[in-house]
Amino acid sequence: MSKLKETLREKIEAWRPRTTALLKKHGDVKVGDVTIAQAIGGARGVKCLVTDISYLDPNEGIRFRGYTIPETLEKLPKVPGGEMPYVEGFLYLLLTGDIPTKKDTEAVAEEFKTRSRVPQYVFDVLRAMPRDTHPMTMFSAGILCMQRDSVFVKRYNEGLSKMDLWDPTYEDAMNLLARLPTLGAYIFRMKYRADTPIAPDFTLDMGGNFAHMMGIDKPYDDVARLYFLLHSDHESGNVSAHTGHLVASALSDPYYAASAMINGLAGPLHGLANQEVLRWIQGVMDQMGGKVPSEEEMKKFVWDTLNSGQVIPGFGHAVLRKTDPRYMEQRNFCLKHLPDDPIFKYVDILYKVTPPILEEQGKAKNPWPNVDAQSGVIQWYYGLQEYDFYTVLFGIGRALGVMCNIIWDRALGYPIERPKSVTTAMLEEVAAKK
Ligand code: CMX
Repeated sequence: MSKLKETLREKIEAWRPRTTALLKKHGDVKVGDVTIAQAIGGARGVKCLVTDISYLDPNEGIRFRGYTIPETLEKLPKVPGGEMPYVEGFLYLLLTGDIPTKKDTEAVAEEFKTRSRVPQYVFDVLRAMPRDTHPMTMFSAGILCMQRDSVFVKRYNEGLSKMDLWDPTYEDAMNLLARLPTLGAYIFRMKYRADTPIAPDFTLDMGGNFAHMMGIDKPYDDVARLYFLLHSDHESGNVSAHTGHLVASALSDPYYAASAMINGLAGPLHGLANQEVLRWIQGVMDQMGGKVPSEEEMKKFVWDTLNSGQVIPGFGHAVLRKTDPRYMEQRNFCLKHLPDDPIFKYVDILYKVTPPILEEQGKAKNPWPNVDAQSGVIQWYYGLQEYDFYTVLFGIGRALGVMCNIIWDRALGYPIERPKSVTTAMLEEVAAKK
């Protein structure tokens, strides 16, 4: 058994009594109430999910296993010659809560290499799809068709104790995570680079191998590492994470859960917003004839979008009430590596003019930019200008968090999810009694 899996087993066994004690001794203690606005309004703020992988504070932003983004980047072992940590070491942190040593990290990287071969039938399925299919559809389909390889299904059918469900979940999750970069890069090269897939290089770490298979030179390997890390997890309530958790709660295996979570991520209010940001900026660029707009000119474009009843992509958030630290980390990267890039200039002007406009309009609860406002510009700069593909990158990253959550869901015996619905008449009755 790998060191990671052994460590995880110990963590799980130590953690289980906490969940059991909460349920047995304090199960009837109230966590909060639910208002009519929350029932109609997408359960915003209702505390009914549990995860220890990450926590999102409205003002501070995300902490992964208790660490802020700068702390995470600083503490994890770095890839030799690069600025960014190994994605594999980050996965170790998400799964166990421990900062791995360099040796632990390299062991996960080795484990990934043995699991990373994507079966030929997956490529055959992708090739049978019309070439103009959206890459997220291909990505989701590619994941789904690997479901036939599920270790979870095989072991479940053989008969498995509830306490051991996490074990084959781990096997599926690790196999899937190891394969996703190859799957994503294959879709990219097939669709956008004249059907010239590049074979994996197993001497490289996950981020390095992904950059290699994309055919993009350094420092794109570091861009990939940063991108996967930043997009990995955002606690449990966002659409992709929640979808993964929900589907897996029916004991559907990790392939079913991952494919479903990718479908949720593909929505323009969620992961597709990074594509929408670039599309929006390109629209402004066309109207400006490529010239960088003044702040006054940019304000007009923002108001025109709002007045036509559309959202400004990349701004606002359901939980955050400050600028997203994932935005700030990517902004720092841009200031260091591409300060003069014209699209970065657009993003920078938008950062200045949009929040006051959203405040003036008075609808959005959070006028500040989120992760998606900044991520496309970096990809564009390094030659990845097919913005339809950006959400696939988000998906590879998000799978890290979703898979860790699903493993722990099974380890702690979380049940099938089943919130209760009410009718409109029932809500009217409750309201009348107030
Ligand atoms: N532009 C214009 N209007 C916005 C807005 C924006 N960026 N953000 C919120 N609003 C509007 C909402 O559409 C809503 O309008 P209505 O009252 O007419 O329905 C109102 O402000 C209140 O919304 P909210 O409570 O502030 O935000 P929600 O929790 O409902 O939605 C989000 C959050 C992210 C979907 C929303 O801010 C949005 O649509 N943003 C643009 C899309 C985007 O960037 N999504 C990516 C989020 C990060 C991610 O998941 O990847």
